[in-house]
Amino acid sequence: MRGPVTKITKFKTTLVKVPLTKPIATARHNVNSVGCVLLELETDQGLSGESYVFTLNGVRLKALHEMILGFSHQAIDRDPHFVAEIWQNIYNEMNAIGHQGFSIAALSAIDTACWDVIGKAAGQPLHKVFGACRDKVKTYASGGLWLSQSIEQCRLEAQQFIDAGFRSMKIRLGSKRMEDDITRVRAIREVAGPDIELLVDANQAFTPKQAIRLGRRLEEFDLGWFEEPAPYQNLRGHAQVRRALDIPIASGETEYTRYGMRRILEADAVDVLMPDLQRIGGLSEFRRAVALAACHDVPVSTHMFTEQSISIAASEPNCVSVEHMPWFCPLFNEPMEITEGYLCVPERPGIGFTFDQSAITHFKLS
Ligand code: SMN
Ligand code: MG
Repeated sequence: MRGPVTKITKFKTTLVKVPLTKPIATARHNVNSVGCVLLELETDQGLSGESYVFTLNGVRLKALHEMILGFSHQAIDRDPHFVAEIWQNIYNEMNAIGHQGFSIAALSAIDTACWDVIGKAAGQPLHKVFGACRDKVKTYASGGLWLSQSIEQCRLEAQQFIDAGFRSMKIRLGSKRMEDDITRVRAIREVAGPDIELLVDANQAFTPKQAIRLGRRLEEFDLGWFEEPAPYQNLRGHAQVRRALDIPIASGETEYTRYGMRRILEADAVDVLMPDLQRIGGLSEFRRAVALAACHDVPVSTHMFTEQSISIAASEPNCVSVEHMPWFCPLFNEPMEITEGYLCVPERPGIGFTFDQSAITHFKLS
């Protein structure tokens, strides 16, 4: 006998802009706010599945919004438990416009909101729906130590991260003078001491040869990984840097879907694969990407979307950590809890973080 069917009755989108506490820069980005399309899928059972996708500074947000609306017919009147069918139908429909960029971001938003409904309908957190492997996940502080900050500011911030419960943190590199990057890492290592993990992210600033030269100088600081040392498409370059250095190489945030991950893995380009929820294609495709990485014995660390990625790290043994990015915290009712370097995995149903409606009203774009 068929069980009761849940149907998506409303496809609600809201555009918001959340300012950063201070403008920041990496070797590739200048950011002072994030613009988000919030998606709420309401069902005839009175449940709401929530997700968001974003652009830095809110640029081209209307185009992203339009792309999401363009796929709404694939969700409305459908049962969100048929998320795999919805995913495939949307993926097939985007054939003519391409399986990257905003088209995949739209798919990610719809897929992730469907999973939130599935968890809420089951009364279970998503890591338990997927099959749990842990109840706390390793994290690292990523909302700081920017290239735009002075070394003195970085020293203070490193101490603040430690005081807040972090045991790992990421430093953005890519200074014009190589010595400045080395001084930055040395200063932060001095504050952190030997037991705190330090990661570095060059945001594609170097040629492979430059990255190797810098990496050799950084080896004495015992780094956890060197992220995007060179332009992300240069997989052979990444593999070259990886062979030349002892520091693990991380990349993946700028690529799309399981096919992008497959190219990276088959090129032996990384020690740590780093899919991004918005670019990978939602929680469904994220799980496939992590399984593919497991086939290559490659660990995964999730990029951005901290609240929405915890269920992946808590249900996939080779997903070893999540990036802690606080930019989107003001949108949620529930805070993230960090103790001794770990994020607590919420027991609340679905994703476990819900939109704060008064914050949405506050940040809403007209
Ligand atoms: C990053 C770059 C720009 C904005 C946010 C985050 C970075 C990361 O590459 O890995 O967090
Ligand atoms: Mg990065």
